[in-house]
Amino acid sequence: MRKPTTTLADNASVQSITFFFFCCFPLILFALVHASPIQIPDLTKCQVASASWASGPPVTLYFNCCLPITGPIVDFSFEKYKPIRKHIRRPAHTASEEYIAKYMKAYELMRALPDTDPRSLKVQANIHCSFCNGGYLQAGVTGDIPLQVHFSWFFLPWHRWYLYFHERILASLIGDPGFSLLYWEWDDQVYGGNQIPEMYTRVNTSLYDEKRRVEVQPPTIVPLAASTPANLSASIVINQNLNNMYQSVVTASTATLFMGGALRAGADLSNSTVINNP
Ligand SMILES: [Cu+2]
Repeated sequence: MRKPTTTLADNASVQSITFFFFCCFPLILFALVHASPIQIPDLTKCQVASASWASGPPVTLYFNCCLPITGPIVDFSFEKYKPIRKHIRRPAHTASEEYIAKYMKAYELMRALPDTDPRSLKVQANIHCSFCNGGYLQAGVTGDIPLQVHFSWFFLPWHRWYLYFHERILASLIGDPGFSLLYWEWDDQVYGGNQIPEMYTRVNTSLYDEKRRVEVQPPTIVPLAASTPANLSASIVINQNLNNMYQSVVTASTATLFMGGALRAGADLSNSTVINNP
């Protein structure tokens, strides 16, 4: 067998890589870690958003979910948007019929608003679409880098803000300042929280959507991880769900592991268990 020979060019490559590793790489890492804070996007510039799905045949869908700009953009302040009152948010599967009727009425009124109304369900959905699927680009950076509100610490505060106003709109539509959103208590794997809440399965109501996946309709136990194979027995799905929650909450031992890393100007995605693995 012929003995490999080392050439002058090989030596130069090794030296270059060594130089890069010890000199440039730490500088690049430093620059990434200490890059400028993320900027707010220019809301007057919106592009077609897109979404891809890894499971099934590769497909990319394009959405025009640009938001209507109906007036001057007002910065959020706790002074201007004081909490109306203390809210008690309950698991959806424990809601009373009386509360479900109120909930349906609130969404009925929201759905009845014209699509041009910033409070409409259409615009509420488009807010999520445009900030999740690349409708807006990061301001003040080189290149077309979308502002992505998932996969970083931005995930939790952004969605908190989103639901805060969603709840206020519903409350104002039915004239009930105490109206509170219900939540899906999927971490309850024992007393009925592990199914899609029944109130969302009632056909011809404002909470029903025929596009929801039929294979996870009640009484099927909803697998929390997308990687869970179909057709497993209920007890195995429950076991896997409990395992997934343990991995996400208990083994994510730092705030960064749980919530994701900082989102800096020019950066795209980082990772966290709260987003990838409920
Ligand atoms: Cu989201």
